[in-house]
Amino acid sequence: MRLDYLTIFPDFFAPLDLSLPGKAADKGLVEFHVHDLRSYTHDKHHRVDDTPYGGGAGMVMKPEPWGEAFDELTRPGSTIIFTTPSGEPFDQRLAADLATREHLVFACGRYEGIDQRVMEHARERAEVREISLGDYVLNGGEVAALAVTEAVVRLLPGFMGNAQSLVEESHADGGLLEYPVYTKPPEWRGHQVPAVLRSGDHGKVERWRHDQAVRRTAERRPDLLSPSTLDDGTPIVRATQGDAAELLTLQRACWVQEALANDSLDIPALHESLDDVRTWLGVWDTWVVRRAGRLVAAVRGRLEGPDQTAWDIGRIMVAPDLQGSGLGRVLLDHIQSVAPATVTWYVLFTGAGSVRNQRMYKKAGFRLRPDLDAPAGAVVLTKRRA
Ligand code: J9N
Repeated sequence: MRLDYLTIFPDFFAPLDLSLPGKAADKGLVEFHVHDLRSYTHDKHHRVDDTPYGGGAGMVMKPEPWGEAFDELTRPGSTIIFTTPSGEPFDQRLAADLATREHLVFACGRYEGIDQRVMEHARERAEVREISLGDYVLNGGEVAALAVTEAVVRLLPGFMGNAQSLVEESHADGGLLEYPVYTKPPEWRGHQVPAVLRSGDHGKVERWRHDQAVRRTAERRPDLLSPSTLDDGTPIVRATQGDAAELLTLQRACWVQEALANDSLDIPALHESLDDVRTWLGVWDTWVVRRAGRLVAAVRGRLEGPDQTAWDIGRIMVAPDLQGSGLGRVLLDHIQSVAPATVTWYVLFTGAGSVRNQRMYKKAGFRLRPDLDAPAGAVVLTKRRA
């Protein structure tokens, strides 16, 4: 991959010789070329800016030097990147996309912006992306271009020694923030390493880490959780009263199966009417998934217990053709993540004979609670909120 930088501050790019990008260059994976935009001017003062048409404060970058630079630097297959606060938000998905390109040209603006015709012209000769690092204002695009560079270059095949550590990192997978990590010593300045990490129980460690990641995400980045989505981007959305009839249909399909698995017709959900569904929709926090317009899955939760610290989870329903796809587990994770902050434990009921459901719940960290009351033919499972 070749990367070119157009800037009036070439010194900003000294870090490219260091650390990660520097190593990639040493390996021959990338080539960096930094260009002073002023070298594409012809006047004595190497002017790159001028006053804005229409008036107003500040200066605008004039088009001619950019045009000459693009003439020299772009070729078929180039992608020109303008780093600007009004661009599309930069994220891991965009980094992965850019990592597939042969040639990136970073156009780093300064002042109050670049003459709009530069972007129009660039679009006529190359793929153009206008990219923002985030909703804050820098003095120029250089730092943003460096950040984009580092995120892209580390994804190039052959760059990282350890491919697995890439997969596991923040935003690379699952859309959750990272769980907290610890190393020796086990106690440091009065702070302990959580006992579960020293237990040697890998299943327990995995569940603890997943819970920590979900909690952290809920606290710091609720936007990543709600609206929540499946792996393919299908959203999990709150149910409305308009969903009642389809929920009833899905519920009947699922509860006939439950009835057969538990050899019992004595399951309340099996006998509910449309009005019953409308009623519980009013009191439960219910979420649904639609595929091609069809309601294919649902889950509900509500506060329980004398002190309202329990989150009662129920009606995890998946259409027959999608069972076994992992959708039930996604909904189970989702309904936990939307529980109010006051919740300290989760509770759910399932049929004593629903072996597959029970296995999924146990994998998600729930434990059978024979000490607690359950309706005939059902079992209770609970889990403490991490
Ligand atoms: N995300 C982002 C980009 C920028 C600038 S200011 C001038 C050029 C690019 N600020 N914030």
